[in-house]
Amino acid sequence: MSFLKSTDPAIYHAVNSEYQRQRSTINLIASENYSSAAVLEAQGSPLTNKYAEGYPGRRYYGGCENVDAIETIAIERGKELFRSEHINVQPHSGAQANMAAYFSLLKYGDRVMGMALSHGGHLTHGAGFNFSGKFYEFIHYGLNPRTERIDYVELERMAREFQPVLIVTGSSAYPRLIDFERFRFIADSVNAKLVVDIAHIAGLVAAGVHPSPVPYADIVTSTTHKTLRGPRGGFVLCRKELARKVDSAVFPMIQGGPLVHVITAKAVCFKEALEPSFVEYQEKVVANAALLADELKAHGLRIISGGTDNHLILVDLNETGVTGRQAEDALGSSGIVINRNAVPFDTTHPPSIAGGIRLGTPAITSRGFGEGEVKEIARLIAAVIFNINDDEIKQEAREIVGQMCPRFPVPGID
Ligand code: DSN
Repeated sequence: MSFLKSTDPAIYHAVNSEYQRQRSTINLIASENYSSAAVLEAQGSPLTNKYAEGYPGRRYYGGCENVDAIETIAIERGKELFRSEHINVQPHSGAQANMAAYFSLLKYGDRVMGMALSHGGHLTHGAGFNFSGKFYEFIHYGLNPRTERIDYVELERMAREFQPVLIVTGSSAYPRLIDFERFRFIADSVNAKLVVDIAHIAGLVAAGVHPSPVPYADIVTSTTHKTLRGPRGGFVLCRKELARKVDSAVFPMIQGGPLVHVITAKAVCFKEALEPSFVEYQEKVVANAALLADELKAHGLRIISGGTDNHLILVDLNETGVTGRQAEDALGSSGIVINRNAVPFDTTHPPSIAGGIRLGTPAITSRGFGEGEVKEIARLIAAVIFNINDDEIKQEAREIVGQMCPRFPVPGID
């Protein structure tokens, strides 16, 4: 940051404040993480200067020899990490990876089944205000109201009734394992294709801590910056037969020049994820999430589906009289950063207010938080929520957070 300080003090100041914010707060946003110094260095490298439309060995610009080497390494590492026959590492984001998957498999107006946003799905799984909901006829499946887990029986019944061309699964707020084999079985029973979006659980899948969809799905899409702990970006996995379709959907159908500095950082991220220590990290992410769910329950909060199998927890605040928005603000004032989230079957709160909060352990686990810290965090969360208007409790929590944070350096920053 020595250059910014002299050339652009306004931006230097804001970036420096963000370093301080990341150091001094506890980050429980389930989709965030801290990428390593090597990932940040790769992403901040002069590769950002390069145009490289096309693919390795088939570019539309000169001077791509180093980009070709980098993208080829990213591809080989990605295939090894996810045991996939093909990977496209160019999508700028998870949304674009999903768009590429749909463009590879669907015609405009085709019928698709995806998980409802309010049950943990994603905007790109057919929300009416997203391209997916506008281009395709989406029908939404969801959770069983009793178990709050995916209702596979109802899913199968709906698939038979609606005969979709494609079924999409994967989520941004579902705390349980997803049975990809069963999804494949249901898709096959109606001759549908299967797309699995592992944006949230990619790190868990890479580490073998969550079953992989690769053997079952036609196409798997993901981001690289959540549990996978890489740069902000996306990728698509598929079998060889679909490789050409997927590649031409990403470029030239959706995107132009790839972000080669980000692809460089994806290559570094994949290398880190192939290390044995990454498996240990993901095991700790899941253990911390399970403990956090148990502790929150012990403090009287209701957890959707009664717990978690992955990195995230969905807390239903309806019984507390506190909205998701109030909880997000109050915890934010206490130094605990979370996001409000819709809870399944809640018809009383609009998404901007929300009836719950989503918590995740990827970032705190990257910082080295363990059992003691997770128990303390659960205690603070419950104290703030059950005393939502008590500023002294928020202040006490802020002080405890302030004492805890300096003991845990932020990877990539400290
Ligand atoms: N915004 C992401 C999340 O927080 O889960 C999903 O795209």
